[in-house]
Amino acid sequence: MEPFRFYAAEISYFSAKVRPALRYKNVPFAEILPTPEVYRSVILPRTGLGFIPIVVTPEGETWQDTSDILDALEVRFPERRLEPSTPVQRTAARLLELYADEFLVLPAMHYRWSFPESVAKARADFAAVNGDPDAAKKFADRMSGSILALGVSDASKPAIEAHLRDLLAALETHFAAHPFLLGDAPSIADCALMGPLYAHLYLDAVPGRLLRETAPRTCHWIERTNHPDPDARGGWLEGDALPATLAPLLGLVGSDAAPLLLDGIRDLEAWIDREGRVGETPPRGVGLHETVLRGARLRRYTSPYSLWMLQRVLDPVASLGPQGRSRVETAFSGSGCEALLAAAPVHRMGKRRFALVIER
Ligand SMILES: N[C@@H](CCC(=O)N[C@@H](CS)C(=O)NCC(=O)O)C(=O)O
Repeated sequence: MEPFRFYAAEISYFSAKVRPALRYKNVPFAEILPTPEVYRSVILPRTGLGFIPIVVTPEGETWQDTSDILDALEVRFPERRLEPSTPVQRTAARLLELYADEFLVLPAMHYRWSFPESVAKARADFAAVNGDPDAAKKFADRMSGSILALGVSDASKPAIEAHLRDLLAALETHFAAHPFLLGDAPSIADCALMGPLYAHLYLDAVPGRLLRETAPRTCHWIERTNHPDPDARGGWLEGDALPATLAPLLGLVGSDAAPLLLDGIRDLEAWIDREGRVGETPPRGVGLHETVLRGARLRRYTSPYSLWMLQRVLDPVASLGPQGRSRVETAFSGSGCEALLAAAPVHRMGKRRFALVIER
């Protein structure tokens, strides 16, 4: 069989989310470096976007956006499932995917671009992957310049660092009891957390030391998730249960990520009310909004994509019957995630090919 083509890089956040899924599901694939020539001849013409990773199937179909890629993999390779189909575990997995994709970019980008030692390594890594030092430098300049718009500033750095310390402590406790987030097998939650935790925090110079010195069990989870055992037969906890040790992690999602993400959604909804047109593709950022993390004020760009990610959490919950919904409510009550689950956006994002479009 022709291999699937995975256009990706080791130090790329979103590539690190998909790679463990390809390996776990035993997908025959070749990983191809995103050189300028590959952007020009494959990525841009196929997607119209400058994002990695993308997957090209043996039939020549293009998959883009890691959430859509994981969905497509689940359909094409249903054997070793990564997406729970039961209400509570599915909601936990989707909440953690939202948290990993949309919130953990704060510590991931801060630890890569705020410390000279990390910056030097990341710039060298970019050049090694890209092959064209000038193009790599331009890309690194753009990435390092983007952290202010994400909300990484002198005022917010202590809060971002405190969040990461608490996250690592929660993960250390959890991984002492269970090998993966939902039990004995990985899920999309493990894949999503690999983005920030492996591609940035484990590989970058300064946080790499922090992880190795303070979070050995998390380091082993990273290695284990990246190198799935083909003989492992374990599953998630029985009866749609969540491990008790997941509670502190969900608590961090609820206390720190939920308010920040919801402030962004509120600002986006106000922008769509004012300026959005159904059927149109919004800009990647539609202005700036204020939010708060552990008492620190952050100014961040408002991202239409965040609404599309939030819908991935809310849609499956909305399709549940009353029993399923009440199980979800019970499971997340007291976690602080209730506010995310109760969100009822007026507007809606869809996609046309790979571009976001305002659907409502
Ligand atoms: N939502 C997209 C995000 C992909 C993404 O942001 N990829 C990064 C690399 S990890 C990228 O290509 N960034 C280029 C840019 O921001 O212009 C996904 O899940 O695939």
